[in-house]
Amino acid sequence: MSLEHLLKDSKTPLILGHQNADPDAICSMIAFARLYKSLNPDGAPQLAADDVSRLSNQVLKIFEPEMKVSRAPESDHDLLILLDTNSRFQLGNALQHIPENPSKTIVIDHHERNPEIDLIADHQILHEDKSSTCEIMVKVFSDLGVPIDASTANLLLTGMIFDTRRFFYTGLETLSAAMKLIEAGADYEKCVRSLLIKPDRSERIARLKAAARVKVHLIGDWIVATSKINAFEASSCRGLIELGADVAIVGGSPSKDVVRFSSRSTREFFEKTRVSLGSDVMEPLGQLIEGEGGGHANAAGANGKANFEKAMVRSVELIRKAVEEKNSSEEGSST
Ligand SMILES: [Mn+2]
Repeated sequence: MSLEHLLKDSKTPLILGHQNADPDAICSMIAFARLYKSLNPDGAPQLAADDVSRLSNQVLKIFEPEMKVSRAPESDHDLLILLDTNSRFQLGNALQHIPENPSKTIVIDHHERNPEIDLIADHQILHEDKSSTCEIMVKVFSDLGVPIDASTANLLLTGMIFDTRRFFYTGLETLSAAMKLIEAGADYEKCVRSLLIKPDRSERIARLKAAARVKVHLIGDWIVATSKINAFEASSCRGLIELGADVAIVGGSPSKDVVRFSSRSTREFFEKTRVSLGSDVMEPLGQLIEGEGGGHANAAGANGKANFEKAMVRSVELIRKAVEEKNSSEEGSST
């Protein structure tokens, strides 16, 4: 059965996006509901997602203040549409049991193909090469001959801007789709602005305090910034990196038996030094604070209960030692 027939046959379609729905998911869901309504004006589509991201809520407030996205379906459905989602897992706990009839399930997605999707949906519109599900939706509208109105164009362009990181990742097809949307009435600047989000006030205060208390350590050409704050340690690290640090380590001890460390480094720092904040810094630091530490090369943390001040000092020593060891071993191996 064609997509058009499936939609015309359905009275109560249920449109789902992935857990913590991002702007690509939310915007493609609403656009799909519009597409459905234009083919079936009497139908009653329902939208649901296991939580909606804070940024998506802002986008909704700006473009679709009346739109209702529930956390769970409120009534039965006769057709299921999954957007920006390629597995049950992505639907989240609250919704993953819902897909049960593949012949009445449509999936539209751009993620890497998940074989599980064959068991869930007989009707698949999957394009791994597309920037976003919203970009796929531009094609679905045109394939069905349904014009895109200005408010839908705003949504689809917003989803595309989000998933391409403002067209950092793009190509001819993506840009052509974006132009189509602007021609259809999308306001590019308004879409970009809808995605700018200010952190909560308390988070901004924490970042500013961390910046005010910063200590700067120079290790070779690298700038390592350390600071102390008892909340939003990770966000404070990102703030110090934005200010210019190559490595940021922020520790906090909000109560007597709680010691926490967070760290971030630039990609350049890791690529040139091969120092991993996870294994070289936070793992040993975790032991010192009588807890555990680890993470990735560029982002890592540790949680424990003791030796806060000692660990603050040790963190810089660990980086210095790792930079020196890895540099000298590299020189050794290249000669
Ligand atoms: Mn997406």
